[in-house]
Amino acid sequence: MDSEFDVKRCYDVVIKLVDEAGNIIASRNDQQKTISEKSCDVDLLTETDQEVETLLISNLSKEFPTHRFIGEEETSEGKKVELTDLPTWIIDPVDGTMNFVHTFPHSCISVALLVNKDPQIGIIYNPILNQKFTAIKGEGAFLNGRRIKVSGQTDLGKALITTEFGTTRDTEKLDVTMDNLRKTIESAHGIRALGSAALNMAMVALGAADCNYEFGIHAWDIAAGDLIVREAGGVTSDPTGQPLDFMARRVLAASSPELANKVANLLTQYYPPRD
Ligand code: LIP
Repeated sequence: MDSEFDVKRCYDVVIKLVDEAGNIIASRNDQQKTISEKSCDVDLLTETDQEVETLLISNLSKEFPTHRFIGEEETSEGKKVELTDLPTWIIDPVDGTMNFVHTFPHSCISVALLVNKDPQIGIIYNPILNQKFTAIKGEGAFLNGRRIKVSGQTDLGKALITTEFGTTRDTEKLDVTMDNLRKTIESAHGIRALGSAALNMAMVALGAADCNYEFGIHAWDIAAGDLIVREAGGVTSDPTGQPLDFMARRVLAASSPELANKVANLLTQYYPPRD
């Protein structure tokens, strides 16, 4: 990595912007929102999603003019998703937009910084419940400054698993989703769906859940969670157990390699179109 790359400076700049964005989200959580639909009637966008993404990208690009950006809302407006080796910020301004629309208090900002396609910084911040998950590569994972670690659970029969139903309702995806829900509930302690991929992954890092899987997510949903889970001692991969591919729109995060393997062997696979 370029010796000029200063991860601490990047972190200090972005954490201040995330706090500012968190204040915007928290102040509006119980207000009426201006809502528009993206790919379908359950894939929503609010003016806050757009405002937060613009705040983050405009200020980060001023500080770091050579850096690149992948933002959920820029992408939904047609910007091509292009992950190169250059320092790249991957941003979901409001992960859990459906929750935000309903004032269901599980929405977060998810921001990651990748260099050579390798996460260096991960931040997942739910400003409504004041849960700030952070990680810098090689320095551990934290919740509100307190070190966190995965549960280490290896037994599928004792695992609490997080997943989601997604924002598509096409038949093939729904069939796989319901098939996997049934197989998971028959095998594990239970299932939880917070409505945010990033927060579902953060629960694994916290040791509050033992495994997360989802098909249909995007890089901005999982890039921060990938680093935070691994810095908390967990593992991340493709749901087959192969290496995680941020563009494949599939994720598995677990408290141990043993549990990851058991869940990967359990799942019916689904392959959304790549980003
Ligand atoms: C959401 C993800 C969630 C997924 C939803 C939606 P958004 O992100 O966090 O895991 O199931 O379909 O994509 O749209 O709220 O930023």
